[in-house]
Amino acid sequence: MQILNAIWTFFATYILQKAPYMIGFLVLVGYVLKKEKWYNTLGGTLKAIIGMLILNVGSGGLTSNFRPILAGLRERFNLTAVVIDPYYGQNAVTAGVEEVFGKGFSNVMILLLVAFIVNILLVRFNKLTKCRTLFTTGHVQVQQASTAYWLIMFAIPALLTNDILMIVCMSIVLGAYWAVGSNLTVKPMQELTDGAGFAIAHQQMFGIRLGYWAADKLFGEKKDKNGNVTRKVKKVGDLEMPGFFSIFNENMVCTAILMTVFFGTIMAIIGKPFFVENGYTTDGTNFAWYCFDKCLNFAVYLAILQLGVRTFVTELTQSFQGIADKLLPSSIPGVDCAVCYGFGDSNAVTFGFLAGLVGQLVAIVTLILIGSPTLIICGFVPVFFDNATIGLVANEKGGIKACLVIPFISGLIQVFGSALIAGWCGMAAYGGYLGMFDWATVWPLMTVVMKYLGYVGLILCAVALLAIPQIEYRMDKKGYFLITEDYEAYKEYKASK
Ligand code: ASC
Repeated sequence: MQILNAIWTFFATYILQKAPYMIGFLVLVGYVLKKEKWYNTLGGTLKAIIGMLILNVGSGGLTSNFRPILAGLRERFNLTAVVIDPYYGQNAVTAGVEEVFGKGFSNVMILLLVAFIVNILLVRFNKLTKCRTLFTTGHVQVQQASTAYWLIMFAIPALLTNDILMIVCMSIVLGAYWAVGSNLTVKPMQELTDGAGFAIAHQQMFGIRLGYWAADKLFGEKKDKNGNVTRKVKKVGDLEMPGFFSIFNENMVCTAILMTVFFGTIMAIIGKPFFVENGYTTDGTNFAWYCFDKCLNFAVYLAILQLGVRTFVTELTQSFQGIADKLLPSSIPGVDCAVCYGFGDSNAVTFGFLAGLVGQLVAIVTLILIGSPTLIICGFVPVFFDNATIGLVANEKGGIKACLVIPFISGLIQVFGSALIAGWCGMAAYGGYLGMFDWATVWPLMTVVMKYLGYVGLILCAVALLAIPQIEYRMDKKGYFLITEDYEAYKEYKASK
């Protein structure tokens, strides 16, 4: 008994609560189930752990790089500046959750695990639940579990008195969101990738489906009764691009330019004295160069972070086959949104991103003009990864116009939605909010419902989520599972209709 207890304590302390080792553990289980050779299992597990550790270096660097700027904004303008970015959001939870709710961060890892089990069960019984996808994007799960932890404690304070009930309630909503959200992306992704066999498990899953739907409805191809095309779709790939545009395809260059323009301006406004007085730089240093260097470092940390993502995502998707074959039939893994950037028109990624950036900037200026108490600062992750993904999907269905208009609207929504929820729930005071599309729309909405209806609201949210795959299934009973099991057969079936 004592030994078991010691093992559990060790597991909980060093694996369950430490995301890198948790991901490594999942990969290990997957490879063992797959009966992978021992050295591939060892190699894959190590790569997964190291990938996550690299990612932590990147996100830690981003945070510390940004800290002086945030402090400067606060001091100079008395602004509550909230960076909308998953890493800043997670940081805000770590920094504030104890102070605000008197609850530790360690619950987040337990929530993650239980919600993941809920997701597994929903997929395991997919004949009944119609959920076909398992959320495997570990770092995103940590960020989302953190934010959900805060939002639900804020919405239903009664839960604070009972930890077990609290984790169970939270896990049902979060696990259902993971299963249902990633399931929503199956159709857009199978169409985009011509049946590559993955869905998206990220932070804009409702955004992807909404963008897909709106692009088709508003800009998609139309035919008259005789089958003649009455509205043609011109895609980004059909355009001739000016040569200079290609530099924006390079993530690193793009970040460096963006950050220099955006944060360079902010740092110039804060002014040199602040940075000197607080010991961030010296009087003798050229200030413009100091700003430039700081801004370039954003690109450095982001590159580190993405290296980490790439390192472990591959291992996770591959080892997942072991889990899918043995334990979860008819399912596909939900993966990082960046995985789909290898498909469709590559410039659609850049177009979507720039349109989303314009949307965010318009929204931020609006917040300043109306004197909003919460100011939003764009973080790179939402502005890029949300809008690039949504743009890519929109372009596929509705062409260039869709690829510009829909991410633009998404940019507006990200800022306004995040300003409202972060200010309301108190995370704004800690400088960050997750800020990705679903977390500026679906989650604030669920928070409102839970805040006003309590436990009833929580049940309502879970039921509403779980109803979504049922509706999709009923709209196309024959094609629904065929699309993940045999895409070629699915296409034939669609053509025959
Ligand atoms: C996120 C997040 C990242 C990026 C990455 C995109 O939400 O936390 O590190 O997006 O997953 O590839």
